[in-house]
Amino acid sequence: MATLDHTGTLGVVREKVEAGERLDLEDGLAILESDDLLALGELADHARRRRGGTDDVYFVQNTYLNQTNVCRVKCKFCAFAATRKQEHAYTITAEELVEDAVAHHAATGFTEIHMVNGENPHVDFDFYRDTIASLHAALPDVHLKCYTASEIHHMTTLSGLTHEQVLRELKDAGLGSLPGGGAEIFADRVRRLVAPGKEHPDVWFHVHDTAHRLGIPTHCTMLYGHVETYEERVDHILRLREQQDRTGGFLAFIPLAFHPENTVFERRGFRHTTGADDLKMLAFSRLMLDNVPNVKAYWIMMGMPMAAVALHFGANDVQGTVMREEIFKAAGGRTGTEQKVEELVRFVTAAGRVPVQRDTLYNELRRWP
Ligand code: V47
Repeated sequence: MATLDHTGTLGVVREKVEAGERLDLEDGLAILESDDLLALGELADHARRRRGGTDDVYFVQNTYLNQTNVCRVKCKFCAFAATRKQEHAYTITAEELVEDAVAHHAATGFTEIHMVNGENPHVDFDFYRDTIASLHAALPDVHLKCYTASEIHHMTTLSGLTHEQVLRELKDAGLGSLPGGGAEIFADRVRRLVAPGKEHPDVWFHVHDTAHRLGIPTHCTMLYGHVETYEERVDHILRLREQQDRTGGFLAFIPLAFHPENTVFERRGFRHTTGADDLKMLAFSRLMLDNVPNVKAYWIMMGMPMAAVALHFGANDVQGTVMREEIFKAAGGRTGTEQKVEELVRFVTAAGRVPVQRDTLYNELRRWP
């Protein structure tokens, strides 16, 4: 009988999707509690198409930079951060960063720089502003998607400026958009357990709200697969949906699967999320977030073969070439850190979809027949 009940519950979700009705907390729980993966995938893909989605699957030719891993916050899920005294701690000057980025750009032609860092307490706001200004001067056509909301907030504590002032200054220097990190899980209980030193979720929302109102688009994320409950995942996604209703500035949602290696969670026996959970999270995100246009299957966290399957579970974006990813690698990521354009095209095509190279703002640059 369990199967019948279960079909019935997903049936309610299907009826709502067909009617274009918003899904609620109960629906979110029904999705996460379902083990009928294929039904979830079909439903998510259906919802995506019903809201105007096509066979197009996006990727961006980008590179990742991490200017410093020195961090004042000791998030328990993070294997990337270091204190200044640790041997592997580093902080790169704007000059060195730009020199390297320019050489790398000449070799690859990326259109986006994605940069996130530790919250380094030993630098000042000029360090950040000068970095953006120098990158922008050297590579004016490259979109700078830099600094999570946590880093923006950190800059306000370094400088005494407000979120708005920091964002205005960075925008004037050449910042294009913000990545979605720092969100983790918004529920207080989880945040206290995994990131006690991190700013309150209201701060994360205030930064994104301010950015959207200043015309700076952003991304949003959820770090799942650690101590959070299904209720807390639904709560997280509903809060993002409410924010998007208010400002509409989220370009994409990226569910980030927790990688436990080299963190305290590894010693406590935590394991990497399963493929089933990853696919379910993508379907869940697409179904619940009816107002965020793009959902990314982040190949760095799940590998390209699984990311290609995820295109049938509500995802319509595979992020990009990436090159030099550090955060997931530090926590046991095994997927490699670079994907060639030809490989992205091959996987997307084999999944029966149309590869479209985009810029950061989802303008089409090239498509493959
Ligand atoms: O906030 C850190 C996550 C985020 C681990 O906007 C981890 O397109 C899993 O902002 N296991 C920073 N996740 C990275 C980030 C990001 C990443 C990809 C795409 C985008 C985007 C933004 O990385 C952190 C945290 O949620 N993270 N450690 C870990 N061990």
